[in-house]
Amino acid sequence: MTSALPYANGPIHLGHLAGCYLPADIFVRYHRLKGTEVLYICGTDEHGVPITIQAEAEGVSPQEIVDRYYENIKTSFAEMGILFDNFSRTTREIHHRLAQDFFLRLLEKGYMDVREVEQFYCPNCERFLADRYIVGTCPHCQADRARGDVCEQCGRWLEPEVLIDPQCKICGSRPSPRSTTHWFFKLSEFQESLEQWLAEKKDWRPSVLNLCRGWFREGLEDRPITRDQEWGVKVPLPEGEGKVLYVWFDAPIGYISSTVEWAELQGNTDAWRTWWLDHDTQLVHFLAKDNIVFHAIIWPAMLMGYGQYILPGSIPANEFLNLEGRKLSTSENWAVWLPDYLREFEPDPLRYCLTVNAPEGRDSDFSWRDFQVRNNNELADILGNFVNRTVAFVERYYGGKIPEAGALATEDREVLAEIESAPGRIGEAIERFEFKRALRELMKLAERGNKYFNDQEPWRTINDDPGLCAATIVTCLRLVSAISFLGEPFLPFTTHKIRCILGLEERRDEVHWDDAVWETLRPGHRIGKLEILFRKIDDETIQRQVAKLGKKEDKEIVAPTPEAKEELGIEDFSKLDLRVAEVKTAERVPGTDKLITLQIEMGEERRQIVAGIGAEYEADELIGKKIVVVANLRKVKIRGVESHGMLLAASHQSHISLVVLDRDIETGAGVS
Ligand code: B3M
Ligand code: ZN
Repeated sequence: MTSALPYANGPIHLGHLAGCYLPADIFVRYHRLKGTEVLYICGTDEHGVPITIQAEAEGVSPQEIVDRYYENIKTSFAEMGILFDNFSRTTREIHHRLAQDFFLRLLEKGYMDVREVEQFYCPNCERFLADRYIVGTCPHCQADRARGDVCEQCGRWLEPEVLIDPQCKICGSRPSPRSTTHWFFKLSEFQESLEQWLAEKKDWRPSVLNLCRGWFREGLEDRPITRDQEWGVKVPLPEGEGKVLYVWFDAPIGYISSTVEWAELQGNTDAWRTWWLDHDTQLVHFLAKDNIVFHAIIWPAMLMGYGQYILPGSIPANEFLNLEGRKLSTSENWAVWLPDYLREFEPDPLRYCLTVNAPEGRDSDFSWRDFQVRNNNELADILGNFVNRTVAFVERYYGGKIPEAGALATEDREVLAEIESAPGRIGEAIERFEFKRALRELMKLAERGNKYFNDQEPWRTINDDPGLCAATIVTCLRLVSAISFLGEPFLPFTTHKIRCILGLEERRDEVHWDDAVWETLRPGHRIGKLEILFRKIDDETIQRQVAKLGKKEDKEIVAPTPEAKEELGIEDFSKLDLRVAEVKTAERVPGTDKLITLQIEMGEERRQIVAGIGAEYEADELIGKKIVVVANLRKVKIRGVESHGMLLAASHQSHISLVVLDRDIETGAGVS
């Protein structure tokens, strides 16, 4: 089992946890109890633009960033009870070696070639800009500072070329295309094999299969898998000087390298082989929907191309978790960070709440109020209460010793039958990756317990019918014991406590999931002291959490005033055809607040341009203005509207001022 390797560029938040760590951990813990041989592999993804951008934003080296967040992330997972067998890092040598081996092998087998491409280059920073290093106005929703790969506001995938007013994220300069060479992975050659392979995956989540079908329909395209950058796994060829592997090429190989590292730490360097070469192994990748294409298409193609390793057996991808009804946004600090959570709360209530609200099948929501209600009304009042009243009863009426049960009544037998079928019911749901449903089945046991306790009234029968009372209490204890094993995948800290109270913890490793319900206590066994399992959470605490949302610590990257750019000769400048134009009509592009379509007159010529100045200018005030236009820009479509040329304007932060002429002059006049 694997969970997507988190980027080591910030702490883990609730969205990560709900997306692919918690479900994997539940699955893994269940299988361990089931006696399945499992290995749970993860590590931090320490390459790529997310890391270098964070480093530049903080003015420190990428190494410093990944060192800091590797520790931070590892600690959060440990405190949340996410039990990896190995948690590695992609900056380790073992990983670099393996990633380079992958590259060379695919090259050798003819699945890669070198091609020349055009890419945005920042003349000021003197480097090629990866998609995320380019920001601009989103052509779809006009959001400011949309990234070159995706607009966080409207969620659309972008290409840097479509951004309006592209800027270098670091220095604010305008990047321009320049040619460079890259190695391409011939993904197109794998389409048929991938389609055949996926056709057999009938039980996979529809969201995963549909997404893949969409890609196949469009036709798979070869993809550049190198980048002009310093930070990353170096291209292991002399002609690859100054280039590294694209992070999405090296990251999934991290699953293998982390396994190899695990084997070495075991002192058995070959131990990784069974996990990756043996065709009986089921490889399960847990991840969230934004990672599907990489795991269900590109990665399997890489594995097929390499030709030795097993392919993914299952990819239970989750949808997204929203927060208080809004999309999570790390840049807006609309997120709950695990280190913050763990400073104030226990891990299990969060594990519970995120599982009950798991984004399986559709996006779901986390709200602090819901967290409070679930903790207080479900965990404390149902589960905690049931364990509590059972243990308290034994303490009070039996001196803390398990009584001898008399003959069982019909009600007792009914409850026992429910306990007996519980491992099957819960297990079946877990095996289908339906963790929400599995947890509901578990909670039904506690609900059933409370009802049974109320109906049987042991506080009355202790005097009227001691035999019946003992049967009731022994049945309740059996239920508590079953919960303490079957609840472990969901609530490992709580179930550990319960087993300690019951005196069952020493036997924990011997108990098999299917027999867990028979694990019980002999009459006369002395149970331990009661312990509070769940503390109620008050309104004030919850309000404090809500108030933290969206408050920025102000470490946002603000584009500074552009620095001086590279020196030009007059021959470069004279390539620009700048002309005076007069605005004849102006109209807002419907559905946008920044875009205005202008009909302009330039000498004899009339043409249309679209300008992103609508936040500062009204359409009407533009009519009759004489402006300066770059006339020899290629035609583009912005929001489906044709734009032929660009007007000149000065900008500072969000303030815009048009370049206008201080004396009247004919339209069409050249500007130089
Ligand atoms: N680091 C992307 C992400 O965190 C990425 C996953 C790699 S899995 C091989 O969304
Ligand atoms: Zn720059």
